[in-house]
Amino acid sequence: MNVAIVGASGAVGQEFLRVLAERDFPIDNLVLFGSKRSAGTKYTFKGKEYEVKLLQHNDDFKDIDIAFTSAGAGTSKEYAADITKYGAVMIDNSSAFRMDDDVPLVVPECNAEDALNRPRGIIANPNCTTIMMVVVLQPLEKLSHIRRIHIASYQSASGAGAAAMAELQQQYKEIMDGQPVTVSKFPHQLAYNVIPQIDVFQPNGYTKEEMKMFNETRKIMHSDVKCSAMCVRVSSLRAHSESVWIETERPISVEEARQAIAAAPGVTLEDDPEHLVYPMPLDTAGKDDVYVGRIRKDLADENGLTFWLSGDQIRKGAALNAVQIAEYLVNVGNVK
Ligand code: A2P
Ligand code: 11C
Repeated sequence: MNVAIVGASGAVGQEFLRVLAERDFPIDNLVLFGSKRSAGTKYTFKGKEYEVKLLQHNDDFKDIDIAFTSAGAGTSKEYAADITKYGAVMIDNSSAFRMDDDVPLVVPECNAEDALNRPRGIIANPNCTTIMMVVVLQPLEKLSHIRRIHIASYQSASGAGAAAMAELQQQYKEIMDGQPVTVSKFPHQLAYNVIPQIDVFQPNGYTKEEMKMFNETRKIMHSDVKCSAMCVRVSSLRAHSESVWIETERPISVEEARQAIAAAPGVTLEDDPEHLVYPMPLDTAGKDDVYVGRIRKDLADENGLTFWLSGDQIRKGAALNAVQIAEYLVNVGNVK
């Protein structure tokens, strides 16, 4: 495969390099792209150096089979036509096309086959918080249809990109040094704080991030489920966590849920409260699976079940999910 990474210098771009190498994705040629800020920078992949090219409106994607894009929605929209013009599959990590009817929105554990129907050559990678939740919901949906979801997220700095992670670390240092605190990537100081806002507010009082969870969950799961989310930025550096309450058509027992989750692909059960075992971002950072614990009945709803999950937002929430989509296409022979 001839593979391109657009946004190679970013948090997700760098993770693409690691995930592709670790999984030994079949690559004949690799081309890295960025803006003029990173053009000319060299990154090593499997012992070889690659220089970042400036992303431009030209024919640079002519020989590319798969392009992983993670450079923001604006860049994806501006360059989608150039990227897909000669038949490359664009696996896009941004929110630019996710809800378009002619663009599949794919989490391989849930709806891999949707990736085969892509009239525009674009496959959208969902929002990280949504990906991690649906991977866990999928085995529960098989037990009984999920009617309602309430979810509160605990999202790390990494969700806002590499510069935001650096800003959180800088804030702690500035506080220790008695310096004024730099606030530019988050709406408020994040160090020693939690911020009940991720992305911008919508007319209904929810944020864009919260509405992504409502809309994307329905599209990925092919479901009429209603998802009410409260998305919060916390001061963990990497790996998002979520408290999830679901209401199913028939009650699911804790034991049934445990068995289904333990057997599901991409999910690890880590649920032993007696021994203080439950997933935490410090442990799930850098791992592939989504980890689930604290499974119990919802005291406020007879048909309700509640649990906690944590997973690396840059891996399963972004780069890994996109690479798994590409692996699926390669395995079924569905690349140009
Ligand atoms: P660059 O560093 O060259 O600006 P993060 O999500 O970690 O903030 O990373 C964003 C990524 O998107 C970076 O790799 C950045 O590259 C890339 N990017 C942003 N704008 C553009 C653009 N106009 N063209 C190409 N890459 C872009
Ligand atoms: C965050 N979930 O944690 C966001 C980042 O739609 O891909 C990813 C936004 C998206 O800030």
